[in-house]
Amino acid sequence: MDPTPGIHSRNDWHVAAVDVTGSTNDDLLRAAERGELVDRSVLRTDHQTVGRGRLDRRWDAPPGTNLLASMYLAAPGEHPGAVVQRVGVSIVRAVTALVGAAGGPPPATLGLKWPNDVMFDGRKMAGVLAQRSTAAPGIVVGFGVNVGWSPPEAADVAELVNVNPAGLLDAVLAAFDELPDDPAVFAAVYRAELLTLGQVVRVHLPGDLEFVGVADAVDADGRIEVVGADGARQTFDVGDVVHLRAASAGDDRDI
Ligand code: BT5
Repeated sequence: MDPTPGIHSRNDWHVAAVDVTGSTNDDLLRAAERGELVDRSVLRTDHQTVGRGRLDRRWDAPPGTNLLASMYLAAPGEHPGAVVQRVGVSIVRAVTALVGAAGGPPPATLGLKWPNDVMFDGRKMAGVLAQRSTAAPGIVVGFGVNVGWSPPEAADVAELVNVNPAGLLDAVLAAFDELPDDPAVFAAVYRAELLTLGQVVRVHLPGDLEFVGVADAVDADGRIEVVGADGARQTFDVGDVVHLRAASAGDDRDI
């Protein structure tokens, strides 16, 4: 089987579902370490007791409401970060396709906030968490999409279209397989979905540091380039971004 992401038919995903687990990312990482996973294994659950965000944060969802799943790719290639971008774009594309199938227009305010949050109307609709184990090859990419429930100030798919978590997973996997394989072509697709470019952003870094500037570019490794008020260009590969405003806007209120 060719392990390059994006070139398989949708049918070679190996999808399993369980009612409850700790974290689908943990489950796939442990299974990978035991050598039990084939490429393109997917695990979905109705409920996570210790759903994880990045940096040891939590991912919340009441039982049975949202899409909580992880995929394992045995050979993510030279740029594992691109796989994470592919999952983020796939979620945007899947929701857009479902809205279209229901007769609605493409949601103009649906897109990505760097690096991989799916946003709708300025609120977070989905998060992506990639993890690797030093004891196993491959990468695990988990994704939580708010479908029927979202925390205060977040967004959910039900605001746009009715779908259940299993149906949305099918749409996400189909969208993943429809993305272009060519890295340069995909990079353009990713940038087109990235709401962050051209925005004034505040980048929060580990250790209480932050940097404010205009998000100007994303490089081949997925790092974001931000230009500060003094013209200095800084490149970040980790960090949380807050969109402050469009760079061309005349006022400076946070939104
Ligand atoms: C993420 O982290 O956005 C990655 C979330 C990945 C979750 C999936 S679910 C399946 C798989 N198995 C796992 O254990 N995890 C993955 P981060 O950017 O760190 O965002 C976490 C922060 O988002 C939290 O600190 C909350 O503030 C907020 N948050 C928690 N639950 C949320 C939700 N359902 N919707 C929106 N925001 C949420």
